[in-house]
This record gives sequence, C-alpha cells and structure tokens, in this order.
Amino acid sequence: MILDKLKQLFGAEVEYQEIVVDPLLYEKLAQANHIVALTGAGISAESGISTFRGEEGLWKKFKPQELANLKAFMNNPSRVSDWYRHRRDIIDNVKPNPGHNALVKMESEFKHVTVITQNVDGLHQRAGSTNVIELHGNIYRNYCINCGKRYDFDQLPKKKGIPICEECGGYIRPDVVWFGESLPPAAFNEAERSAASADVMFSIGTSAAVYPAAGLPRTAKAHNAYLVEINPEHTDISLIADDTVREPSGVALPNILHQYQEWKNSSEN
Ligand code: BV8
Ligand code: ZN
Repeated sequence: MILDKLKQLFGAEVEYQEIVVDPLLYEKLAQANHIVALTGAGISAESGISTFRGEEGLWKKFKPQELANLKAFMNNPSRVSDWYRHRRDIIDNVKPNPGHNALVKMESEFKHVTVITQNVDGLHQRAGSTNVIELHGNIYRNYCINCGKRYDFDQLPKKKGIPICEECGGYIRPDVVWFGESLPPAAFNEAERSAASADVMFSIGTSAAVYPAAGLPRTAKAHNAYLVEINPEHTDISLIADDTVREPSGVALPNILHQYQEWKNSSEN
C-alpha cells in the first residue's frame, strides 16, 4: 500500500495525494547536482506554528515594527522578551511535519541538498536536515547586547520579563535578525552562492515579502535553475516560477518525492 510506504518514509501524519507537476521536474531532478529549498513560515504551519501573514498570522495580532526590531526592544525589552518566550514555548510543543521530513529524505536521494530558511524555529535541524542556512537566526540562541556573551535558551531564567546578563548586567536578546538589521553576512553569502549554483530550487511556504531573502529565487532563475513554488497561494515568485504547486508543503513534498522515485524506477525499466 503506497500510504504505508509514505508513512514509513515521512511520518504517520503524511497523506497520500497525487500531486500534479510538469514531468519536466523529474528530468531536472534526475540531472541535478544541487537541489536548493528556500523555506518560510508556511512549511511549519502544518506543525502548528502560525505564519506571519496568514489568517491567524502573527502580524494579524502584533505589528512587526512593535516587536521584531531593536527600537521596540529598547523601548520595551520585557514585552519583546515575553513575545519570544511565548513563541519558543509554542515551538517546544510541536514537531517537524512530513514537509520537513521530505527535505531530509532528499539528502539521501540527491547528491547535494541545501535548505535556506527564513524560519527561526529550528524545525529543519530537528527533523534531521544537515545542510541548513538560517538567514534570520534562531529563537533558541541568545546573546547580551552589551558584552555579546552567548546564552542558549535553557540558560535563560524561565520567569517572565527581560533576561539579564550575568557578566555585565546587560539585556539579553534572541539571536534573530530584526527588521532594519543586516543578515549574518556568512549565512547570506552562502545562501546567494547556493541559489546561484542551484539546478532545481523549491520556494516553499514563503510569501516572498521580506528582503533580501525574497530575492534568492530570482538569483536562482538568473543562473538557469528550474524553479518550483509550493504554496497554496499566489506570490510574487509565482510570476517567475517554472511550475507552481498550490498544495500544503506537508502534502506536496512527500508525494512529489515519491512520484519522482516511481518515475525514476519506471524510466530505468
Ligand atoms: C535588511 C526574524 C539591510 C525575526 C524576520 C527591499 C525592498 C523593500 C524593503 C526592504 C528591502 N530591503 C530591506 C528592506 C527592509 C525589510 C523588508 O524586507 N521589509 C519588508 C516587510 C518590505 N528587510 C529587512 O529589514 C532585513 N534587513 O534588509 O538589512 C538593511 C538594513 C537597513 C535598511 C535597509 C537594509 C531583515 C529582514 C528579516 C526580519 N526578520 N524574522 C522573527 O522571526 O521574529 S522576517 C520574518 O518574516 C520571517 O523570518 C520571514 O522572513 C518573514 C515572514 O515571511 P514568510 O516566512 O514568507 O511568512 P508569511 O506568513 O509572510 O507567508 C507564509 C506563506 O506560506 C504564505 O504565502 C502562505 O500562503 C504560505 N503557506 C501557508 N500554509 C502553508 C503555506 N505554504 C505551504 N504549505 C502550507 N501548509
Ligand atoms: Zn553582558
């Protein structure tokens, strides 16, 4: 039974569904040296983490300029710290979904797979992806804004309010990139290099509204990558994509990988 096979490969929650893609994708995958996946909040939605711009999105309840930037933090450090503590508590109680698991499986199916993520939830690494570029940081890492001392999440006091540095008494902030802040240069340069050397790029669960991350699919296209968007909704990327899959990534990715293996087996016979 296909579903049993899918459940073994991608996790008990996976659903079996025929995903309509241009079969050219299978040929591109078969010839590919480097597969790149750019992911956004949408890939974690099926794990129970709300997106930013979706119906129940974070930005519906909170204003990014009021929470995800340095000025907001300096104006009200405990409010911002409590918001990140709240998001960490949610992430703690969820697990990667079949979309994350499919990207892990791709590592054993293809020569070179890179995941470039805008997500700060660490779910790709928790699923087992070994080559993840975190463009916007990680919510479990923290550092003192004064002396730079680094703190892992479990070193921080559990109580509400602003965590204080034991070295210098400075404020401790999450190691995420806030609006108006530059991305970690090493991560962004590696992401640009990966996009430029991609044979196939999947743009997964991102509204492509935040820069410079949203420019990476264009970089890939400019270097002749075959670009597939996986997103139930239309985005700016839909305009330049070679193919679009209007399905949740937790359904699309496992089934596309399974269909590719079926295609490969049939073409080898
Ligand atoms: C910077 C970490 C240099 C913190 C985040 C060029 C043009 C215009 C503006 C700018 C520009 N360059 C720079 C800017 C300014 C700004 C920017 O882009 N503003 C936007 C809003 C216009 N960029 C910056 O400030 C960046 N820094 O540029 O530094 C500089 C400095 C000073 C001045 C100029 C330049 C820093 C940006 C990083 C900010 N930090 N996160 C935290 O998480 O708290 S951004 C955060 O929001 C996420 O990381 C992510 O990047 C973004 C959310 O986007 P998505 O992940 O795509 O999520 P979204 O909810 O929008 O969409 C989800 C999608 O999934 C939807 O399409 C939905 O349909 C789909 N979906 C839903 N369910 C599923 C699904 N898909 C598949 N399966 C499902 N089941
Ligand atoms: Zn300090």
